[in-house]
Amino acid sequence: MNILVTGGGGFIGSHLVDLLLKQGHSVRVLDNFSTGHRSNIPLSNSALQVVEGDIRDQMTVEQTVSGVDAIVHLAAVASVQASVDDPFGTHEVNLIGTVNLLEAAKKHSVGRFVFASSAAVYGDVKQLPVCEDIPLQPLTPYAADKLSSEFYIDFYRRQYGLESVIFRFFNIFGPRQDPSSPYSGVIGIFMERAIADLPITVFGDGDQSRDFVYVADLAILLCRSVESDQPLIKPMNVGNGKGTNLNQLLDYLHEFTGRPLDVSHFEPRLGDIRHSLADNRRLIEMMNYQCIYPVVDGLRLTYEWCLDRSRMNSDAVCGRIS
Ligand code: NAD
Ligand code: UD2
Repeated sequence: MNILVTGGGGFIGSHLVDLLLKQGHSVRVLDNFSTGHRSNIPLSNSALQVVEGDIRDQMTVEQTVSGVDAIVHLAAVASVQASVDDPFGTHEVNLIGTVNLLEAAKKHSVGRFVFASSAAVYGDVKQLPVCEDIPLQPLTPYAADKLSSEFYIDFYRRQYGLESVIFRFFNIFGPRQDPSSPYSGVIGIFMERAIADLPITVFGDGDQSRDFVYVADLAILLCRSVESDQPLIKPMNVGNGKGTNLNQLLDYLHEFTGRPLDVSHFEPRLGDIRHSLADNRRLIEMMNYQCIYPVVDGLRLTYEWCLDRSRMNSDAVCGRIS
């Protein structure tokens, strides 16, 4: 198949690109590399075509969609905080960008449209695990744009017969996740700091928990959803169905590094959710898939990747000095 991956240079997108190429597909990436990196994708692979462009640009989107069988739409401003700071700017990417892609998909009769939605559409839910059918309560511009995108996708499905798949990702982690911002995923931040022997900040008592999913599981799911010819109409949670709290994460990290960690506790972040956990029964039923990477295995693989990267960085610095 000929598959377009928007945001293919990013954390999740680049893992999907690797897998799609491995499965023998031709892949086109549309990315403006605002947070993604060319170095994340195998540029020399002849089955990969990279279009550096913006999903806000209608003409670029239309030209890029021409000739593809399916679209996996991952490009977004993925930071919730960025959407709070700049609602208009992020809205243009996170909603208008989606509508641009849907219009182009309609025009070019694309077979399937797979979308990266988020657990953020649920808001702060007290009754866990969270099932897809509870009343939705998007609390931020990011969540509102994800939910609006879901509604637009549903409209194009009903009106024009566009086959669509909507996944609501919980907390995804793994290699290539950017740890550089304070709002980056907690696992990337903790690992980078533990390896560099820097202090680690825990907001609150560390008992808060998340449903962490290793990125390789997500790539398999996305790949299968593109290849499937089954109708997958209802949105699906992507979660392990198991919670891990921050103190457990720190215990694992302690075990990996073999040395004590420098951990300080601060006040909980304003609006922080205490526990988040997916009801993943629909995913298992509709995709016939249950995550194969236990969190601890994913953590170990991520730790090894972070360690390699830190060694490469320090070699580069030493090379420059000597
Ligand atoms: P990421 O920032 O690594 O990837 C996003 C990619 O989109 C980047 O390569 C970026 O350069 C590209 N991009 C951004 N704006 C663009 C634009 N205007 N035009 C073209 N390309 C643009 O983030 P990620 O974690 O890989 O997230 C991928 C998707 O998954 C996003 O839609 C995000 O909202 C969603 N998601 C992620 C998580 C998570 O835990 N990482 C959770 C829920 C949902
Ligand atoms: C995730 C998503 C966010 C949004 C939200 C919806 C990521 C990176 N963020 O936020 O985009 O979808 O879910 O509910 O996927 N923490 C620390 N120390 C740190 C960093 C974080 O203690 O240095 C805590 C943080 O306060 C929180 C937990 O770790 O309690 C997880 O934080 P996160 O930013 O990784 O993810 P989350 O679930 O808050």
